[in-house]
Amino acid sequence: MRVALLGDGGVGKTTFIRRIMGLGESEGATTKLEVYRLNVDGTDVVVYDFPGQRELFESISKLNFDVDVIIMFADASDMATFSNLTYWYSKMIDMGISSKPKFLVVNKMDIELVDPDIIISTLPSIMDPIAVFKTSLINMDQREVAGILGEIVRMVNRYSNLTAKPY
Ligand SMILES: Nc1nc2c(ncn2[C@@H]2O[C@H](COP(=O)(O)OP(=O)(O)O)[C@@H](O)[C@H]2O)c(=O)[nH]1
Ligand SMILES: [Mg+2]
Repeated sequence: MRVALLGDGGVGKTTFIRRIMGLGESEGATTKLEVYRLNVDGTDVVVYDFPGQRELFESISKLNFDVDVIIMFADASDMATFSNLTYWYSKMIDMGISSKPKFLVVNKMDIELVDPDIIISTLPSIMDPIAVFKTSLINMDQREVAGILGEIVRMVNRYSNLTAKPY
């Protein structure tokens, strides 16, 4: 299962995957596509950690690769990271992956300034995530963060078992 992490720079994408992998804090912004491989309850998972900076993302998104599930990220302390999800959705369309199952992680709940539920309700319904996870990744341990990815993998496995294959 190939998983893409998408969202603005600084929302916590790299923290999410590095915490799961038991790696230390990331050193600064992600400047290139970083790929992590792990096994989640028997499912081989490849996680693509994309740069959040648009110029860097644009060149990488022209590469031809497919993903099975998208985890969108927003920062509860920064309203713009929610409205920019429509930019990330437009990139999913460009990459041909906009119809894949989508999840939303609303991170930095420890410094929450905005009520995430109200903002989420204003997003275009076409972007509706299957589930929303409210997190404070810096205050969560490896097991807790891995539990979120585990839930996502289980939900997607169940979903793909229910969906007819296109041939
Ligand atoms: N306050 C707070 N800071 C966080 C949280 N999660 C990550 N950060 C910090 O936000 C910064 C950006 O995180 P990073 O994972 O690099 O974001 P990315 O650009 O989306 O990959 C880092 O300094 C993290 O330590 C959180 O839950 N709360
Ligand atoms: Mg990063």
